[in-house]
Amino acid sequence: MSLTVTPISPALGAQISGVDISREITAEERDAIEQALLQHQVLFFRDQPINPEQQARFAARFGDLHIHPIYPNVPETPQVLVLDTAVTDVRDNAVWHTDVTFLPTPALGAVLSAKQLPAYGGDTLWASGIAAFEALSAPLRAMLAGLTATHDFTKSFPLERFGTTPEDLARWEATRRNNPPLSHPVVRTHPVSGRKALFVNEGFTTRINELSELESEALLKLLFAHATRPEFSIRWRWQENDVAFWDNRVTQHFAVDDYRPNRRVMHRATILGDAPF
Ligand SMILES: O=C(O)CCC(=O)C(=O)O
Ligand SMILES: [Fe+2]
Repeated sequence: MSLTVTPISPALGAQISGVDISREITAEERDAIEQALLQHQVLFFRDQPINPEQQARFAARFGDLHIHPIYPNVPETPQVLVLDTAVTDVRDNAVWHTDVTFLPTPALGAVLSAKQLPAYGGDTLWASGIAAFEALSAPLRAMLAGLTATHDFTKSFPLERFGTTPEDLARWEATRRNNPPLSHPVVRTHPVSGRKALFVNEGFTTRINELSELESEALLKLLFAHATRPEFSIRWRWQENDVAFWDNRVTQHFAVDDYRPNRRVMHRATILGDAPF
C-alpha cells in the first residue's frame, strides 16, 4: 500500500495520496483512510475523476448512505446528491453548519467531489469542533457538558427559498413534518475516538434548551464565533476532480458564496451516522 497522509494544519485537515478511489479500495486502504479521518477530521484527495457510482461505492465502505430529502440527486445513483448552482439555490451552504443535524442520527460524514468549478472562488472551509472545544476554559467546558440544544431544519431551509413551486412546497412541508425540531448534546463524544467536540452549528442550532432565551442567544453567539476561529479551521481551494471526505460528527463547514453567476457543480454522498451522545 502506498497511501500517504500529509497534514495541512494542526487543528484539522490532511491530504491523502497514493490511492485510487475510483476502484474498489482494499480493506487496508479503507482502514488507513478511516484512521486518517479520525485523526484529521477532513481529508482531501486530488485528481480523482470518479463517477457517481464509484463515489457511492467508496462512501459506502464507511457506512450506509443517506438520501437527502431536499437536494436533487443523480437519477441512476440517488445516494449521490447534486449541488449545481444552475439548478439549486445553494446559498444556504454559505453559513457554518454541520450537515443534517436536524436528524436524530446526523451524518457520520460525507464525500464531496468537485465536478465543475468557477475559475476562482467557491472555496470551502472546515472547522474542528474538537479543537474548538479543547480551547475553551475549563469552567465553560464543564458547564457546556451538561447542556442540550435544539436543531431545526427550517433554519437553513427556509420556506421562502425552498417552497417556491407547488412541488417544492409539498416536499418542504413533508420534510418539516418528518423532521420536527429535536435536541442534541452541546458537547458530543466521538463514538470511535472518544474525543469531545463542540456540537452546535449556526446552520441548524436554534436554542440551548436549559438556558433562558437571552442566555441561549448570547452563548450561541459566542460558541458560533469561537468554533470557527481561523486556528480551528482550514480553507480548501478546489481543483476539478478533488474529493473531500469529512467527519461530520466533529466538524462544521462553510461553502463560500463569492462566484455567482459562474456555475459550480459538486456531487455529495452522505454516510449515515448514529445518535450523538
Ligand atoms: O459546496 C460545497 O463546497 C459544500 C456544500 C455543503 O455544505 C455540503 O456539501 O454539505
Ligand atoms: Fe454541508
